[in-house]
Amino acid sequence: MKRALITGITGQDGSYLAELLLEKGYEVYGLRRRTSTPNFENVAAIQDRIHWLSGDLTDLASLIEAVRVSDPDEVYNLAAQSFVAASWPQPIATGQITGMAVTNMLEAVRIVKPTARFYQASSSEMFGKVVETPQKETTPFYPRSPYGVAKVYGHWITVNYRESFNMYACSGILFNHESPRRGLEFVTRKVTNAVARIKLGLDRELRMGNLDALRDWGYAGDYVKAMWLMLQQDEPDDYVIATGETHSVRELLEVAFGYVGLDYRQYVVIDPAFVRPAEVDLLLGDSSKAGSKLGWKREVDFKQLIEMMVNQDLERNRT
Ligand code: NAP
Ligand code: G4F
Repeated sequence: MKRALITGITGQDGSYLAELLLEKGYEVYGLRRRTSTPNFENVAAIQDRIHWLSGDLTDLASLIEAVRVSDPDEVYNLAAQSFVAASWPQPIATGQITGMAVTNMLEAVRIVKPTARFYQASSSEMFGKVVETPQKETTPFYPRSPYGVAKVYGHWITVNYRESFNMYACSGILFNHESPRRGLEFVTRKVTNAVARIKLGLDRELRMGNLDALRDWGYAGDYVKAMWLMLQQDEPDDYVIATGETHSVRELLEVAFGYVGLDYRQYVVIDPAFVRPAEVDLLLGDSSKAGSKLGWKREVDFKQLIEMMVNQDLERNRT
């Protein structure tokens, strides 16, 4: 039986990945930091099947212990301060958790179990002020937020450990991916939750930032399959994972409100508090390398994704 260690297991991707690996018969170890209130919502259904390890990505000792106890075949490093907007008010914490701590995780693996295969959760946010469209593995990075800068560090240190120590280390450059488990502050979930609440008469308006931003949005359940595929190849490599379609925040509003028969223009208020100091205007990924080498393709399209999220938010807000 294969063993996998997942950091960030309580987050959106960690929970889907844990389910996928359990289905495949893995023994799954989850690193979880102490929190003052429970954050098990995403993993509630599988929490008894996970081997829980206590640790923090910024604490190397806890990571060394986690690798020692789990003795993993595969390590998925998904933990991060992942909310871009929070990276301006918390640039140092973001740099430490999302950037520097990738080295902590790589060091723990290198010291304790250097043959373990390593996945780093890199991001299309690294492309930032894009220098070509669509963006692919060879597109130069131009990050636009402290989060993006930290992810560029995490990406290159992963490549560097592969080249320096011959480790099986991969960087997955994933474009935005969403689901009913997405945190409430990210734009898709913020919108689908507001749509549900307005439809049910619980709220009357939705305050938003830049409606012109364009994103390549996919479904998280599809994207964790790509993470697993990357660690099953003969050679480690880096891959872009994206849908190849881009939509504006405005289109997101149209689809989500339209699905329940409402016109978003009657409810949305532009609030400068949600406009970022520097914006990523356009993301559109080319995942043809993942298609040809991993055999990966997305199953859920934009409209299906948003409708799935609105449906679940309607259900949650009714109870
Ligand atoms: P998420 O829902 O925000 O989950 C982040 C996870 O990291 C949570 O489990 C969180 O734990 C954990 N974490 C944060 N700080 C930690 C620390 N110091 N020590 C240990 N654990 C810590 O993020 P996600 O959407 O699943 O994304 C997973 C990864 O992919 C992240 O690295 C993200 O930056 C990256 N990524 C995401 C996307 C996307 O569109 N979703 C795209 C590209 C890359 P708590 O529950 O305790 O907060
Ligand atoms: O949903 P968002 O907060 O995601 P963002 O910034 O693209 O980052 C996500 O995707 C990255 C991959 O590219 C990940 F690495 C990262 O961890 C995260 O998962 O915002 C999307 C867009 C932005 O352009 C933002 O300015 O929506 C725009 N937006 C407009 N109004 C808003 C709002 N975003 C949020 N969160 N809230 C608003 O009210």
